[in-house]
Amino acid sequence: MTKAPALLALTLVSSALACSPDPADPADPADPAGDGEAGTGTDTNEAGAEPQPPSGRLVVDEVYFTGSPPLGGTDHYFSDQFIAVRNISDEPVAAGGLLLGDVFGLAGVINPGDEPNALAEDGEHVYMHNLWLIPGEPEEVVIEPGERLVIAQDGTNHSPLSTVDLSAADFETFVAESGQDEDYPTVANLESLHYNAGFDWLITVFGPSVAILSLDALGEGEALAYVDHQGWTLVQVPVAAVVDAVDIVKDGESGAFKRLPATVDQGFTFASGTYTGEAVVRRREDGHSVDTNDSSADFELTGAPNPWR
Ligand SMILES: [Ca+2]
Ligand SMILES: [Ca+2]
Repeated sequence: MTKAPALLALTLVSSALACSPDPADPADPADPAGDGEAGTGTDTNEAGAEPQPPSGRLVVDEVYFTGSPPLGGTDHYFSDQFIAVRNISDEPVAAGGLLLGDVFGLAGVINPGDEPNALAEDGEHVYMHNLWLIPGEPEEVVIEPGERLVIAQDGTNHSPLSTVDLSAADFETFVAESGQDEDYPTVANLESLHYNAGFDWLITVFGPSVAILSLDALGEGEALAYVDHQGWTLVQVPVAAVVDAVDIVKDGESGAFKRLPATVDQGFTFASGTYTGEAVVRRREDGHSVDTNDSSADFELTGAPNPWR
């Protein structure tokens, strides 16, 4: 069932922007320099080069989702999850207003009887389970050539529970309404546009599929829409809006559980298990990021997740 498709995008973005922090406010704790720069990996446009649109320039570069191996007296620790987006072009890219989220569906057979994701057969749309907005006008968040934008589940140093330090992340996902998520003051918050998760944005440790979206890339008559599916409300997104995406499933036998249509990602990637401290990271050849829209070829597994590589 589709509800108010034409109005959704505008409503979501305008309401989210209304509560955004001032991007150039010295009193904003996320921007102590008052220069509109949210953190490392982003910069204001002082060099004079015109920031470019994201399509064809930004890619998902690393997804650390598996959670940490037992460390520091705890196990099943996943608050150290992060997603890194890289500008693989030689021009600065305007990233304010971009959307990012996880695609609906199971990573594989988690419980007996789990079935593959039927929505992946729709080659014209992707179906987002949760959706976040990078706040600000496009030029207020600029990713310089070769640089990354790091998005943390929690923007803090996760030592001693994990080796991952996200205290210098560009953004974090803060779930105010849960009452159980911490708002780390030095890391700016993404704006929540559509939320189906729990006390924090846990992307499944079995393997999440992640997409970056730009509404500016939508064609004439194309818009986001809400759809109801298996008891969930999802955001249906035309594939034209997909800047980049990666399909991550449970294991090498779970290809039938792809969440993304082949029009977006022809393959899939995976880790060796949950709570392994593993991430998937985009391959580089001769110093260049590999992007063939086939995650089977474009990603490799690492046991050393690193927000700052
Ligand atoms: Ca959080
Ligand atoms: Ca924060």
